[in-house]
Amino acid sequence: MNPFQRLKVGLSKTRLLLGQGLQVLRSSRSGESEELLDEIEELLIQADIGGESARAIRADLHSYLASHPGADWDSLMSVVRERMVGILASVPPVPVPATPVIHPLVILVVGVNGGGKTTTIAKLAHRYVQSGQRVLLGAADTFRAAAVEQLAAWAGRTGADLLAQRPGADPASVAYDAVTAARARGHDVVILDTAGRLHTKVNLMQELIKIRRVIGKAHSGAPHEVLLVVDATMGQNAIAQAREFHQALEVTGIVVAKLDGTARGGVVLPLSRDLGLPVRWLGVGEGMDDIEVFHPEEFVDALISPD
Ligand SMILES: Nc1nc2c(ncn2[C@@H]2O[C@H](COP(=O)(O)OP(=O)(O)O)[C@@H](O)[C@H]2O)c(=O)[nH]1
Ligand SMILES: [Mg+2]
Repeated sequence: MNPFQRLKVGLSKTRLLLGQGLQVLRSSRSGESEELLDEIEELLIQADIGGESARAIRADLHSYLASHPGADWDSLMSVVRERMVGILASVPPVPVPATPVIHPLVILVVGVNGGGKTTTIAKLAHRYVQSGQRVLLGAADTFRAAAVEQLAAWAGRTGADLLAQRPGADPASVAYDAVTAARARGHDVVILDTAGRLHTKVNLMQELIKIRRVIGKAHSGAPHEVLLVVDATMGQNAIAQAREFHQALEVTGIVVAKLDGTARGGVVLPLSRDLGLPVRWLGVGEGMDDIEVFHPEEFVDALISPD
């Protein structure tokens, strides 16, 4: 399978709702265009693309139909596609270089508990290792022993190195050590795992801010990326959470995980638009190959294509 096909498979649930839903509307299309537009808007809202974007698409279709009274279905779908791509492309994309230009490139990964951080780190590590980079994973989620073990297992499977301390260690000190070790040992990429919920009274955001500050001392300019992993199955809640992380940590990019598990994959649009942040990666499964680079056109095509 090529990346686009894998993306389509990963987005199957949303595609079934949107792509096939739109096909059904096509075959039942009556003379009542207002009704048709209502139904398209409703479908888009069901897929979580957000009320504002759904209304904008409806308005585009409305004016298109006014100037092209006999418009065929394919041209209506082009109108939908164009607006969706426009929304996603309104946030300047950041190209993902095959080879890091900064050595070591330091990526801090944040997000709520269970959202998919550690799995995403494994997927990124796998990619970098496959392209010949030396990767070090830093186990700064020190609050649960299982979290360190999970990252260690992924390090073994992907061929990345691991820096961990005992469970309960200070996360900022693990992060500092990881970056320092990577510089000393010549790693190309450092990816830092973090906790999404703390069992102590320490405030999560304060802890993450501290990690961020401390790794800047270990390597100037670090972290070069702050990736926020968002669970697509959380729907609109994910947006509020993302905003909180972004306010505290100046997130540089979003990873939308678990898109394979939801029919509400449209949430990628409001996430990117409302936060003004580029989506970098899409998680479409639990395996280490189940990640795709985000491209607005490809994503939209995979989302609304009927087959
Ligand atoms: N279906 C699916 N499951 C995922 C994906 N990413 C993570 N998961 C699962 O979600 C659960 C939590 O993931 P984990 O990486 O441990 O989350 P963390 O607490 O943020 O580190 C695990 O069972 C993962 O296998 C994905 O893209 N698709
Ligand atoms: Mg984790």
